[in-house]
Amino acid sequence: MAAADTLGSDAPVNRHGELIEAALRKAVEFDAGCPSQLAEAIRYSLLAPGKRLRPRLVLMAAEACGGDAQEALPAAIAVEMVHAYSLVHDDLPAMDDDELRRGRPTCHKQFDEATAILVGDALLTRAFEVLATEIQPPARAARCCAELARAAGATALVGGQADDLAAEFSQIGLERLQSIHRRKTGALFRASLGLGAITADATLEQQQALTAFGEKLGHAFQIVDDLLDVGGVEVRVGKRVGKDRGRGKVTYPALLGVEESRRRAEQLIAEACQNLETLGPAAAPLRELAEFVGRRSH
Ligand code: GRG
Repeated sequence: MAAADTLGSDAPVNRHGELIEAALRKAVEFDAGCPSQLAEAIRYSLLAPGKRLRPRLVLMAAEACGGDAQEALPAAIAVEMVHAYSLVHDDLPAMDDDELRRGRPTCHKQFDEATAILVGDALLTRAFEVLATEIQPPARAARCCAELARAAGATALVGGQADDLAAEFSQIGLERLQSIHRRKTGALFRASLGLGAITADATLEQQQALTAFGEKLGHAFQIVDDLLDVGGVEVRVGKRVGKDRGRGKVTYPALLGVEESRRRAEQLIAEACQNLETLGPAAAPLRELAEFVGRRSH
C-alpha cells in the first residue's frame, strides 16, 4: 500500500495524501554530510506507509480556519517527523522492543540499534529545522517551534513514555492511564491542531475549539489503539498485536472491558465533533477524519 493511500485513495479525507508524501520525501533529501546508510534508514522510517493522521490534522485545521494548506505544510511534516522519531525509539529493545512497524521490520531490525537511535535524533532535529526555516514570518515559526516542543518534551510525549514504561507490570487506575496517554499520545494530536491554527492566524475561539477537538480525538484514538491490540489482525494493523498484555501494560479494555471501551471511544468522537460546530462547514474534513479514527482497523 502506498503511504498516500493509507486511508483509501479516493476518500475525501485522503485529499492531502500526495501533498504530504511529496513534502516528506523532499524534507529528507540530505547532502553528502549525511552518511548514506543513515539517510536510507531515515527515509525507511519516515516514508513507510503510516496513516499520516497528524499532518492531515495540521492541514485540515489550517483550512478550517481559512488558512492555506501549502503554508501549513512545513508544520504538517514537522509533526510527522516527531511522530516517526517517537515510533523508532519506542520500538527499541530498551523500550517496547518491537519487530514490526507499519507492516515492515522495525528500524533497528532492518538496520541496527545505533542507527535507529540516530534516526530518531535526526528526525527530531530536522523537524525543528523545517519549522524554523520554512514557516513564515519568523514570529509564526517561533510559535510553531514552541507548540511542537511543548508537545514533544519532558512534560508531554517524553514524560508520558517514561511513566508508561515505569507502569509496566504494576496496577494503575483509569486516572493514571489517562494521564499517561494524554501526554504520550494526546499531546501530539493536540499540537497538530494547534499548529494548523497558528499557521492560519486563527482567532482565540477557533484555537480553543480545535485544541478541545484534538484532546478528545487523541483520547479516542488511544482507546481504539488499545482495542486493536486486543482484537486487531496483525497483518492489517501493521504491528504486533496482543503485545500490551505480554508486557504487563494496563489498557482501556483491561480496565473497562471491550464494550465500555468502544462506547467511550464513540462518545469521545461525538464530543470532539461537537467542538467543531463553531467552525462551520470548513471543519467537515476534520469531522470525517475523526469518524475514520473511530472505525479504523489499522
Ligand atoms: C520514544 C519519546 C518516545 C515516545 C514514544 C509513539 C510512542 C511514544 C509510543 C508508541 C506506542 C504506541 C502504541 C502508542 C500509542 C498510539 C500510537 C502513537 C500509535 C501509532 O500511531 P499511528 O497509528 O501510526 O498514527 P502510523 O504508523 O499510522 O503513523
